[in-house]
Amino acid sequence: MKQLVLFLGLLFLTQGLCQNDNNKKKSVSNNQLKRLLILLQIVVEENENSDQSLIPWLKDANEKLRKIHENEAYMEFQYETDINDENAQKLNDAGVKAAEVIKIVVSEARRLLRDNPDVDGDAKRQLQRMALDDTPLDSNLVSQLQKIHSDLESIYAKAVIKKDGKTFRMEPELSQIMAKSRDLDELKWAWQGWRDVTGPQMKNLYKELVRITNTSAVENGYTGGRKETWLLNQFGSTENLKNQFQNLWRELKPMYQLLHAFVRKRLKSFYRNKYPGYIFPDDGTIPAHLLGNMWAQQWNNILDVVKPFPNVKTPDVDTALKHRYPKPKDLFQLAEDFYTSIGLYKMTPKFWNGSMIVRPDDREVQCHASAIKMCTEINKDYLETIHHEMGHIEYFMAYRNQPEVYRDGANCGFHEAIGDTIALSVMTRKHLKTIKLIPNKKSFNEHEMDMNFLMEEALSKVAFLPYGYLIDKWRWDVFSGRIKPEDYNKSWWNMRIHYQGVSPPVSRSEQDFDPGAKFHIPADSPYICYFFQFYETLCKESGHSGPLHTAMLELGASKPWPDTLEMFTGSREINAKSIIQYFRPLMTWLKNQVSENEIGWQDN
Ligand code: X8Z
Ligand code: ZN
Repeated sequence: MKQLVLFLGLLFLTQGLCQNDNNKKKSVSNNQLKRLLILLQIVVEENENSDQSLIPWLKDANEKLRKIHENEAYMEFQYETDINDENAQKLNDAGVKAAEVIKIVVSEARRLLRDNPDVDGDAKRQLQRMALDDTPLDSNLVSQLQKIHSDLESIYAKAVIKKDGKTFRMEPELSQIMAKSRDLDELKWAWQGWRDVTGPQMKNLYKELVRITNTSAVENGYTGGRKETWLLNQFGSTENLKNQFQNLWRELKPMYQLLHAFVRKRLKSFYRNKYPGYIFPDDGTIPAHLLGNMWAQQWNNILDVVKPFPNVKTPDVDTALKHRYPKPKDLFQLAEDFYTSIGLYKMTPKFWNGSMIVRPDDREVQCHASAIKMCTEINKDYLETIHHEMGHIEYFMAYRNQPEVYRDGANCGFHEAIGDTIALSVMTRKHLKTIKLIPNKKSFNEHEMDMNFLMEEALSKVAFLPYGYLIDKWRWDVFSGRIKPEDYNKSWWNMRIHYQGVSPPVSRSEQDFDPGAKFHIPADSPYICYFFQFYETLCKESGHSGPLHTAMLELGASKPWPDTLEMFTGSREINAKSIIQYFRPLMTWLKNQVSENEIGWQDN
């Protein structure tokens, strides 16, 4: 009965799902109906399959885990928003305390799985998720590992370059230079300087981190070491996953290569013009400091150089933002308005009062954005990041009623993709007009404007793809021992060249540890999660994703992720179709701008 009500309710709500400009309602499509049926099936199965006898134990274990996770998350927030030895120690203590509880829950869960071979359904899934753990068994080792983590984070957070009595931090000074400067010396200085003050200090700590995490994984019974537990943690299986990613990348590569060829051509002529005699690499790679970003991961900041139609003016959203939304908090409110307009949650008073929105000037903090802390500046990049981060919070809120083991994304890619999918709708020209960030008038050159707009999107999304793939590809090889510590930097650059086609502007050696210049390496935070992007929303244009998506978010990690994906997109596999379709008009245009022999680069 409950299911029927839910089903009818959803069907009813869905009727009003996609409203176009004229407020005409579209009927429910077959595709939507199919997805609703999948949801219905999931709900029915859940109730039929539960093994009642284990329920009290699971309830208790979930509650224990919830408490320690909450405490750890709180201590982590305290540390990251006030980096000092005392807070590091508190975080360390919380980690050790948590490990003691986890150890008991994990071994009990493993025993229950062994003793109850017939258990299935939801109870089995919960037990399996609890049993999946690679925390060191020895509390000294837990503490040692925790110390390595906080030391690495602290090196990254505190890193600055000093010059002529001035201090340059990553946010905002260095990221601004990388984005705005077109001065080769200055770009090289910032690029190299940042790597000098991060990686080398981290290299030995990182080696230890790899050693300890691998040892603990094996100790916990995972013969594949840390790599195995990482993949299991993020995707619930290791099966075929690496092949899936590889196939995905293979599908996406032609699009990237086309963009790469065009961007290289424009950059080359731009810098040759500006600096007669400047030698551009002749192997086809692009120097990594010319792409508008410290890591060459997103290239939207060099739109001015690579715009398809340079004479068509791009509306200055940054300036409009500064006028209309002068305070960082205004940007968060703008994002919240959008989320609530599509039926998602308002932020809580705790969010508004407790989170860190700007960089405080009386203490050291970790500025790399997370759901509840950012060093916001008023510009379009941060507006996107705010939507990204708020997407995490919306997901947290949606699955809050799940048992602790399920309070997570269907897989980590879902968590990363939610906010970006929303931002995709927010950043359309149509919506930017609605919120008065660009002038609301029809121009005579809509096609050129569209093409320029699509280029900006491609510079941020398509350019990102190989980067999103290679970071963890490098780490999988590091954890598996295929890459030895003495080859860390060399192998890193092999991959950067191979996948991204970017090369270092100054020569590198094993004294350097360039992976450490990227936040997620010292933070030991998975990266393949960002490789996922959802390009299918129910009503992409207006962003009205509706109750079906809310229902999907509420599931959290309670179902195998292909089930959840099917509900969301209609397909059980991650595929490249929609992103390719989204960028097709631009790719068609690009094909006429570069010839076959201008595509690609020399690999090592
Ligand atoms: O790290 C992030 C978010 C926090 S989850 C700000 N992102 C990746 C990065 O900055 O490298 C979002 C885009 C990719
Ligand atoms: Zn994120």
